[in-house]
Amino acid sequence: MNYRIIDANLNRVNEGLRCIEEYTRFQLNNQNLTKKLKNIRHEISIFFDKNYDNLISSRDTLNDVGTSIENISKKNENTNVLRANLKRVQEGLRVLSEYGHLSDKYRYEIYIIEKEITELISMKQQTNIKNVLLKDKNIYLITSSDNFSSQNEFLDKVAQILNAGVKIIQYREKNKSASEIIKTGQALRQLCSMYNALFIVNDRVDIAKILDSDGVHLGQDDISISDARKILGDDKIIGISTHKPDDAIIAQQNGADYIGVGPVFKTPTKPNTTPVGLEYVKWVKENINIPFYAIGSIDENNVNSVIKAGADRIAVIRALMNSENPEKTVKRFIEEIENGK
Ligand code: TZP
Ligand code: MG
Repeated sequence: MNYRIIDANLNRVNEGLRCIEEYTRFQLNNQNLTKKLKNIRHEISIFFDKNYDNLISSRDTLNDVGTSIENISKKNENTNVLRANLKRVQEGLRVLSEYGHLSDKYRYEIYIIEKEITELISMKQQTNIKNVLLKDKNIYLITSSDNFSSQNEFLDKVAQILNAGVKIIQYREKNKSASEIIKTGQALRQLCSMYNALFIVNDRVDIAKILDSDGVHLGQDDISISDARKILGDDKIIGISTHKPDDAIIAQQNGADYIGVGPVFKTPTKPNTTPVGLEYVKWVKENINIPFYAIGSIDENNVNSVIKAGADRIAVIRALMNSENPEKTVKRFIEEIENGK
């Protein structure tokens, strides 16, 4: 056995694994991957432990013709450091298997870990993009056409609300045919584009796809977040209604971009549901990292209590759809949210 080859590559692998571990630990906060990497490092050390004395005595770093040509590239970004170290570990493991009879299983494990890390990075990037998209979109209008005698009257009210500064709307329609929903949806989509507002479709992933909306809002009994992602893709916003801590935890784990939290107060819009109260808002604020919208009978009079409980985003139907003066209502909501910061 050429101990110099083994020594150099064992060091290369150990150091590389350490660099990858630091990334999964501090950049990705991923305990599972960090543990796996640590185990690999330990198992390899144990495998070569019997040769430890020979390895050290063979070491002759000063006369190693390779040290001067070792690539010290400009690894500015952390992900570049990560990639370089994944490569170096894979190469080192190959050498250790060829010259030192180390099992190939470690190299294969690293290939799998590399894929997992890459997927996690991409998920994090998507989350960041969504957070930017949702930033400052604190007042969420959910539409209802219930009290409007014509489509034009309805669209006119939504336009007033957008004009007042609302930057995210959800098209919610429970009583119309698919073709009617699509027709009105197209008009709303256009309105939202004019006002540079996000356009989200309630419940119907198929219609979200057809209208090329910015996203979909799901209920607990609708199709799952991952199925919706299969249809809409990673770059669309997916929100989900939650009513208790478990719903919120699962939504976050499943990659929801935001959650609805409610109904906070009893609401005639959902007459058969029990209000979750301000306690749940408080719990979400303290335990959940993704953006959340408090919902359920929120109006100008009670919004303060919701904000005090920890919400900095609200979603409303009646408070805006039935408002005589949406500009005034939106202004009041904005003031309350700003004061709560
Ligand atoms: N989900 C929970 S409460 C609610 C929905 C859709 C209705 C909210 O309507 P309003 O008029 O703001 O009480
Ligand atoms: Mg629903």
